[in-house]
Parts: sequence; structure tokens; C-alpha cells
Amino acid sequence: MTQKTIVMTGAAGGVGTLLRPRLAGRYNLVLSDRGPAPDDLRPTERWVTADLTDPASLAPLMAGADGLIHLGGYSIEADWDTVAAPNIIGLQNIMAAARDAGTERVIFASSNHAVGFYPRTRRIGTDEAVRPDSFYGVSKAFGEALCSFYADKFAMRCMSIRIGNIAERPADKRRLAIWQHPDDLAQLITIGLEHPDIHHAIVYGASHNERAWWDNGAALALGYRPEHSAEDHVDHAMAEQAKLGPNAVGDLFQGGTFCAADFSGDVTRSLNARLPRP
Ligand code: 15L
Repeated sequence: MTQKTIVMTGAAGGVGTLLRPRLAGRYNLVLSDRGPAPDDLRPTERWVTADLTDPASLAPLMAGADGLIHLGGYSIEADWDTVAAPNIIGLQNIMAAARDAGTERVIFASSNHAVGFYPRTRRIGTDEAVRPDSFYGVSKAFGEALCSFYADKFAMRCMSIRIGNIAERPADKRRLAIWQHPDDLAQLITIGLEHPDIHHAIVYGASHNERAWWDNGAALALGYRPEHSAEDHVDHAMAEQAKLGPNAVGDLFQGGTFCAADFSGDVTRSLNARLPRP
């Protein structure tokens, strides 16, 4: 059987770099970012330089693609214009290019920051209202809505993965709850690209974490079986945590320092709020 052709945006970034060796044997990868091609392309990888804010560069990128893994865009908090150009306008540009190219599958790299203002004492699934903790988180909530729209309106099949933190091991105490090993993310992406019954799935990008704040039943129902556990790295994570000072706001909410930045809210009200289900 011929291998599927899958476009990966943001391929030069940290997550893309960790995913490439894990997906290159399974798909023909069309890697893309704003800069020039790296010098380590594998035989099943090719490179297309493109910019999410330049629609003319996206049509040639998406031509012939069976699927899109969209990691591109701004990946941390910034002022609204900086986030919105790639993550709002740019996201619609790449979705439109995918639709025009007849690409059926989209994996959208959403983020835990779409729900970052849930207290750490709450266990949440994917059927609760979004609670973004930053302009960045708002852009990820928008992205989930856009994927839902493309699935309903144009019959595309999308998976929004609310990624926790992708690394070889969890970096601190917060990451013990939200960490995902790159092997497990690659497994989840493969499910999103291949499972026959996906319309728009929202799942958490997390490994098997004892301290998880999330009910990842939606991913498990699709066959996701994470092989890594944050608790195996607890000594490392806690040693790193000890180097960080306490954060009066960030330590209460799932989004951590993203919640604390520029915070002038009411902690008690946010902790106790019960939002209506969407
Ligand atoms: C994210 O969504 C960011 O892209 C990444 O840089 C980390 O900050 C991660 O969340 C996290 O919450 O650890």
C-alpha cells in the first residue's frame, strides 16, 4: 500500500523535531516552516518553506496531501497581534488550503492553555467549557472551534490535541500532571490520521500520568494506549521544581505561569466558578 502524504507545519520547532523520526517510517512527510530546509532530511521527508500568513505559499504546500499535522503558529503567550496573525488568520489560511487541496485529515496542535484556568483540584474531560489562560490559549480554543466547523461544514476529519508538555521527561511538578512523551504523541497523531470514525475529536495530549487533571476517556475510546508514565521521572521533576519559587496564582491553576502573567483577577471567584457546559 502506498504511504500517505502528510504535511507537518512548524516542523523546525521542538515538537516537530521530536516527532519527525517517529513518523518518518510510516508516512511520506512534507515538512514545512518559515525557514530554509534543514540538512538532515530523511528519504521519506521533503521540505517546503511556507508562511501561514501568506496564503499563496500554502497552496503548493498542501497539494497532494492526505493529511495535515498543524504544529505551526505562535507557541507561547504574546501580545494579541503577535498571536493572532499566525494562530487565527494563519490557521484559517492553512485550513482553507487543506480544504482546497482535498486533504481530509487534520491534526490540530491545541494546548492545555485552552483550559488553563481550571483549578488544579478539578478533573476535567473534553466536554467542559474552554477556560483559556492567555491570548495564546484563546487562539487554541478558536482553533478547536475552527476544526469543528470544517468537520461539520466540509466533512473534514479533525483531531484537536490539547497538548500538555512534550519532552523526554517532565520538567517540574506541574508537568507531572500534563506531560506527554513524544512516542505517545506520535501514537495519538497516528490515531487521528487513521481512525475511521473521527469527525472532530478533542483529546488531551498526555501520557499515563498518575497526577493527571484530565479525564482522557475520549482518546482511550479511540484506542490510545500511552506507554509512558510521568511518575517514572518524579525525582527529576521534583528536583527541578525545588529550583522554582512558589507562584501565588500559577500554583492554583492548571495553566500555571500562563495564568499568573498580567493577572489582576479574583482568585477566589475563578477557583469557585462553575461554568455552564457548552
Ligand atoms: C504550551 O502550549 C506551549 O506551547 C509550551 O511552550 C509549554 O509552555 C506548554 O504549553 C506547557 O504548558 O508546559
